Amino acid sequence: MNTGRTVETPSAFNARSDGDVEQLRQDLVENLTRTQGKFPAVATRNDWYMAAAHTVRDRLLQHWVHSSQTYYERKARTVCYLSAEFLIGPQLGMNLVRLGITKNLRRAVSDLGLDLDDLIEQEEEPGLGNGGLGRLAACFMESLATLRVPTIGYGIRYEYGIFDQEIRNGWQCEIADSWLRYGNPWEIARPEIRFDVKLGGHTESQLENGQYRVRWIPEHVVRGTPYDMPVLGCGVPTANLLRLWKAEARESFDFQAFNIGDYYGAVADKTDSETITKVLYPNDAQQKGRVLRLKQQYFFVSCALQDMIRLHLQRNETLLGFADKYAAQLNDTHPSLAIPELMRLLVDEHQMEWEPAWDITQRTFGYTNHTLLPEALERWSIDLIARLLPRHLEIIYEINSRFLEQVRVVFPQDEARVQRMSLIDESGERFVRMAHLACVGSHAINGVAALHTELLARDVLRDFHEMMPEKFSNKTNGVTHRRFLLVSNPRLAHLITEAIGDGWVKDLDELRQLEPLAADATMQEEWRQVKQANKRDLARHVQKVTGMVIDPESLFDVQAKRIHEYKRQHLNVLHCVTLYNRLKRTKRTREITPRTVLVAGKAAPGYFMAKLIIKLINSVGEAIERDPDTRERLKVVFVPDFNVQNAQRIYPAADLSEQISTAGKEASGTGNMKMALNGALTIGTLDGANVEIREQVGAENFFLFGLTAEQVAARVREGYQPRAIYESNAELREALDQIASGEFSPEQPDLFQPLVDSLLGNDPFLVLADYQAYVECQERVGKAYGNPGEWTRMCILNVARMGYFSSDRSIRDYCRDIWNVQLPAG
Ligand code: 26W
Repeated sequence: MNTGRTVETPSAFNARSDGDVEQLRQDLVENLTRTQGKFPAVATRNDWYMAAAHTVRDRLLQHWVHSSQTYYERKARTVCYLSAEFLIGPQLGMNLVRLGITKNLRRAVSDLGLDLDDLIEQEEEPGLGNGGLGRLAACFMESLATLRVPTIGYGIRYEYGIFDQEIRNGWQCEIADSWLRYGNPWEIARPEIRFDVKLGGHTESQLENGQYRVRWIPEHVVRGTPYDMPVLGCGVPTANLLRLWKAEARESFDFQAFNIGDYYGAVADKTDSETITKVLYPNDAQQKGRVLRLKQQYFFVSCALQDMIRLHLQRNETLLGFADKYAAQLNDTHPSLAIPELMRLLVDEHQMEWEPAWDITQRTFGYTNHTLLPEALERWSIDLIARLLPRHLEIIYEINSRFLEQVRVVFPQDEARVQRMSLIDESGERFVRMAHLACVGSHAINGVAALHTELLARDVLRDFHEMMPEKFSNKTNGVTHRRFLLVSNPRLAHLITEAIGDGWVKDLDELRQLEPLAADATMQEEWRQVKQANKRDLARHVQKVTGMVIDPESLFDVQAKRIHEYKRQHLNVLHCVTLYNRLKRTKRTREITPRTVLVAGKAAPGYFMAKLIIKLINSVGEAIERDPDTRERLKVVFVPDFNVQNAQRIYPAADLSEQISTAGKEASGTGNMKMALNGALTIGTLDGANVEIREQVGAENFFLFGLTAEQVAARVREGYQPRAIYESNAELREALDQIASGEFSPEQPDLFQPLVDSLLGNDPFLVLADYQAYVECQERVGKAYGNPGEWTRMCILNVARMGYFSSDRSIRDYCRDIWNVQLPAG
């Protein structure tokens, strides 16, 4: 995206001397030789990218070493963020801003006849996450570094991240994401640090000096090696650590096997072990109870905790002070095996008594829940845990029996509650309820938006809220505006800084100063210019990757997020078909605002309905494009391969942000925040953080529609009849009949029958119930867009009031209420 505009590093960030152009140019050529063994004449774009990355990395390392020394000497209380996913996105652009050397490197690179934006585009982003949860972890790491909170992010270094998405004949195709094929310039391998992780086997208990001690005799032992990525704060001299673990065999080559000619045997252990961190599970809200996934979860939490104990003892602290030195956050239940693992390490490996060990464990951990969907709440079969983690099962049983004793004390004669709260689901095949384990083993439990936390306390974790209300709090999500505004939308960032200074980069609440300018004609005109330029850039990208020509003058209506029925991309398609039919009925043409509907998002490979929805979006888009009556005023385009890099292309160009999930289903959403921050207006339901966005920006600046979470629950309770809505709504019926009859799939008329059957069957996400309200709300949007003055005023007010949704604010809340970490002044 050649904006030709350099991200101006705010004055707060004093550019460093080693950032001068001459020095940078020399280092670039030197690194080309040193890292790529190339000279300019024969260097490829990737060679220059690597040279640039190493030139920047070298400067990062200085700050990193300096701050880890400071933290070490200060014996600082450290936040440990345990997450199976970190969707960190491309690094070069962000690191340049963090160091304040973007402008100088751009000059140095152009002196060498190259374009910095081309090099930035060259980067293969580390797709180490699926969506919201993984990206939130990355935004949090960025804010923690900028707020100078000593932090270690612990995760998995997947060799293959989230698949790359290609669309072939309208269908999603998954391409393996070999992001490491050129190497990763932003990481440092730490082979000198390695931990053994036991798997399988059995336990033996024996008397050791009067005490019963349990020994775990594993079947397998794999080795964990960390790879470190520095996370530099913006405009601050400190850097934090993202430590991602790779699984390897203890012996990478078995000579005995080799000598007897068993060549496969010789490397069997190696391949088996490495398989653990081979690939990210691409499921976004559906548990697939695979043993490899369980191995992945246990592997990284065991490495993380062994590393935390090593660092703690290295600072000659006693383990009794462990919870005073560490605040560990569980990013959903995926790392919740950390609870029995810490107990195992303290009791079995460090001979601590159960009670002090349990007290340390509970005081160390906090648990964040990110979903209410039953199919996404993790539960592992007792058999699987018994087979893979026999010692942990014993510890889980012990935790459970002590906990249920407390339940019986607080709620005597209520065995039904005991059953409901047990860590073990005894019905049918027995399971461990990981959310229950996380709740019992943590001192804090939080949801990620006000409505979500309310529903958690009222439904999914009701019993736990009744027993331990003090543990519960809400922590509304946030996003880092330094990536999703300053770096990805330099035109708007520049315009804002021109108007109110650059204090907003450090403190997003300063955007409020834009309010008085909302109706200012000059500001409005410049504001529209910025949006138009961003839309032209996106139109170029869309044409390049889809061949579709879209009109930047039209309303860019964007829905970008993982494909899932609760997010209701199919409701969006029903509106597109309705618009298509209205355009066909020529008499209404003038009323319909030219609109470009852009949908982007990956579907979990095993999620049939989600993949069918992608096909439907492409088929409807092709039909509209084929039709001269409609193609001038309406485009429906599926933008492939939605990832952080493409999100940074799409958000700055959005006019309308689609946040249309069934109320009560989207825990928070974060794309909603990023698009509003980039000047898009939101059409949405009262779900997740939409509720708080509407409160902040003002109801008059938000296009609301649909049933509330209460009303949804009531409709379902009273027996929801979607077919009745179909029969009573002509436009809806027409659209559904067209889809069912193969109008958009002449090659296979019944292709979309399963989707229509589901909608006319039980319509689990109440698409038909919200259809009419949605269509009418979209009419209001079309009309509003037809009045640029009013529309732009609403956009500016939206941006001005988004300060609350910075991940800096979220992190301040966690530090204050859960991690008990004081933020350094200033
Ligand atoms: C076991 C498979 C699985 C994998 C991932 C289950 C659940 C998940 C995640 C929790 C799903 C996720 O990403 N949830 C999203 O988290 C965001 C950050 O809090 C929220 O903003 C989104 O609303 C929520 O869907």
